[in-house]
Amino acid sequence: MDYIHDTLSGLRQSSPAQKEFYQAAEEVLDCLRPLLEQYPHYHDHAIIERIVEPERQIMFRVCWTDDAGKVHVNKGYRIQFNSALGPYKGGLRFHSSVNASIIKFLGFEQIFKNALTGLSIGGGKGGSNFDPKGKSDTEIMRFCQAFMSELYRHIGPNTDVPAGDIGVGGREIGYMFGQYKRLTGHYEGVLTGKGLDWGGSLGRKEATGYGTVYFAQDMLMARGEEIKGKTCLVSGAGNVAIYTIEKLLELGALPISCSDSNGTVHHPEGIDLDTLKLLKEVKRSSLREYVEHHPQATFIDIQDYPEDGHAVWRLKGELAFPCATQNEVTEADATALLESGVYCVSEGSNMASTAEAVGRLLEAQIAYGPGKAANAGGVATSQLEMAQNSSMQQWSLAKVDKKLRTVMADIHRRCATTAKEFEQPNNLVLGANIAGFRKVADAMIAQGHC
Ligand code: NDP
Ligand code: 2IT
Repeated sequence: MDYIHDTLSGLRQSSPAQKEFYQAAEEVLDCLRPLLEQYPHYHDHAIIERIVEPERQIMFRVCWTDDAGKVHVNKGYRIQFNSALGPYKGGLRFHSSVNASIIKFLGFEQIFKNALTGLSIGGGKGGSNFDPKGKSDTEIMRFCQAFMSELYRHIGPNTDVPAGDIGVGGREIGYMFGQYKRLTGHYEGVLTGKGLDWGGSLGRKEATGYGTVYFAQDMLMARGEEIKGKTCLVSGAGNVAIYTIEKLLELGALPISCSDSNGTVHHPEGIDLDTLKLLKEVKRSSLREYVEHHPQATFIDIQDYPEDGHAVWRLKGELAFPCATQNEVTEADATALLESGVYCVSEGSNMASTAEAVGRLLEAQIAYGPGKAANAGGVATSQLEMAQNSSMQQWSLAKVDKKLRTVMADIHRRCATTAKEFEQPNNLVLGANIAGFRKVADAMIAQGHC
């Protein structure tokens, strides 16, 4: 199908040097081939050409002052990619690596993820190349206020509702919410991931990690397996990793690792959740300190990682949960995982695996849940927060968690049924991309050419 190829080469020309975005677009468009062959009307409506083009991209200067009075300038981004299914929805990432390509790939993935939840939310994403590491609390506050001083005019509870992502958690959402309120005079559900006393939802903090484990449970159940007793490899040590580990422990599994930008902790007796929360949620310190609390654990410094990948995927386990960042599973990592006997990978991070790694995992026919399906519990619960805000209610944790469990089961069912329909029953990448795309594309056609 030449127009897929043509669309991809068109993107390389019109948006040069956006390698993460091409990677995400290529995977989705490749998966759509069997659908487009069967349903040529998508072509008549130029859906492929339209869906890869963001409705709007906002770039802005963020100027803030550090504690010593020095002025700093960062880049700010918000991409409003697709609103066919609802208001733009997606997180904000503050990390030194952020650039236009990363925000664009994240926004693109978000479109299909949000569609898979079955809830009415469109796709968006944003962030900044601001590096929160080593900044004081007041510096973080001033940066968040400066960032919101531009962003506020582009968002609103019925237009675009940002949330957290890497480097943005409850503290940053609080500072941004305060500034939005100051500028607009409106106390409303314009951000999700808010504090529980001021509009937040119970269960939102835990939702992405819990959802990623629920998705693994469903993949395993389809193969007559269960999570209990399994040795699990987890990467990352932030919001998603912590609550993945919490749910794994609750279900009787043994998570033996976590990692941050300094290195990897290997704790064969099982990661100690209290220590992890103390280091990351309270002290915001490095994982290096973990071994001071648990001398029987080992810390593998990032300097000692294999050249072609990451130490965490060279440990021995049965289930793997990448929860740090994009392309954190290389082809060599995927090969190592398969050789060590891992038979289920559920991605908490967005686009966790390189294209080559995805190829290896699919070829091996293991249970593989791509991020846009497996980590959708976070955004789904954000939508539940929006529903609570607009009806001025607060639901119990049990109610939110029950809804999250149902959403994750529905996503798994949608992906698996669609994969079967296109005669690749084990391919949840194909299932996720086609099922997500179809919903958005049909809405775009119904809403006319725009
Ligand atoms: P956090 O900032 O809470 O944690 C990120 C973790 O990953 C930290 O341990 C961080 O280490 C590590 N990390 C991030 N970038 C790198 C890097 N380039 N190299 C090495 N380590 C890195 O973010 P989240 O837990 O919220 O996000 C993790 C992943 O999950 C991301 O891919 C995000 O897009 C995805 N996600 C998040 C959702 C959410 O609701 N928060 C929802 C769905 C997906 P260090 O602190 O040392 O940098
Ligand atoms: O990647 C993601 O889905 C998120 N960072 C969460 C988005 C949201 O709006 O809750």
